[in-house]
Amino acid sequence: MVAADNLKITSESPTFELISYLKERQKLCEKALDIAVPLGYPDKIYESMRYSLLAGGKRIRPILCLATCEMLGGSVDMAMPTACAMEIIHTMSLIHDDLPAMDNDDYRRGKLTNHKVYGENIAILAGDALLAFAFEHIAAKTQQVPAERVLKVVAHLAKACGADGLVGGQVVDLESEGKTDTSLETLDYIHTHKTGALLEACVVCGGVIAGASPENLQRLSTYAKNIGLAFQIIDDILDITATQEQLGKTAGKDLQAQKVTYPSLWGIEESQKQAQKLIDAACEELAPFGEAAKPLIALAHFITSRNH
Ligand code: GRG
Repeated sequence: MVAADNLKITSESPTFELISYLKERQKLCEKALDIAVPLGYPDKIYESMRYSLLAGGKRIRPILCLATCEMLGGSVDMAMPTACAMEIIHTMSLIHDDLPAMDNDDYRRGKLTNHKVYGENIAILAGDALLAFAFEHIAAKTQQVPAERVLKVVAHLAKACGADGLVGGQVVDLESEGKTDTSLETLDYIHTHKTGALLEACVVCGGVIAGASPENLQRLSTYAKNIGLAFQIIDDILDITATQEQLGKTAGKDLQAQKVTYPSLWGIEESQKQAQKLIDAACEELAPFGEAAKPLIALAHFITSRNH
């Protein structure tokens, strides 16, 4: 598992123990995911789904969802099915992203990619099954949350997945491969959709479950959009500066695919500054929540200081 002890990070908020918090939350999420998707028949599809789902990863998306729900007075139990669904959808997007028809990658989370182990046909179906299951899990397992909030979560998450979210971002990303004249506007579109939309859904849905007001949901959305873009800028930098061992996937892919990235437009140092600016702006949105916002503020800083 890519775990919290591999961080070169100290949180900006000295009284908040981010590393132990992450470890504890990763453990909770691992357990909930393991229970949510047990083995079953046909064996091969369940094995393939679990292979990628339980392959480690930082679990940043479910952790953000749980932290937001708690910040607004909700509980971990109320948000856990939605938090799991976020990680399940993230995992299915990684499986499909790695396929030969997309990014064509052999390694993910330090292991062979799903299609390398199970074949392309099963990898596609595992992604499909995980996507469907994520929504089933929210609808069937959420407890102690009014039904209208659950409906809002389902609608928000479905939009984040589709043509106006991850799918749209992926399409524009594929179209821009090999083009050296991709504009900053197009790059922002790709990343606010491909990476940002799911991170935004994690935070906003955590708030919806807790019954956040429209004004607070707007603040959460702005926080999440800023950290989403910062997350991608750092991802682009790591693609250049980190090793395959640190990343758990092939390094240098963007250069190889001749993709325009933030560091290719701005350079590494300026990209780091821009990411930091976005994180600062994100944290400002949380000022009205006071002490309760400490986990989300520490998680935002974690995004810029991570090395994998
Ligand atoms: C959701 C219906 C549906 C389709 C998916 C393939 C596709 C359409 C979209 C691609 C989305 C994608 C792979 C975006 C990249 C996001 C990203 C920065 C991944 C790395 O996230 P980390 O660093 O990884 O959180 P870990 O392994 O730690 O979870």
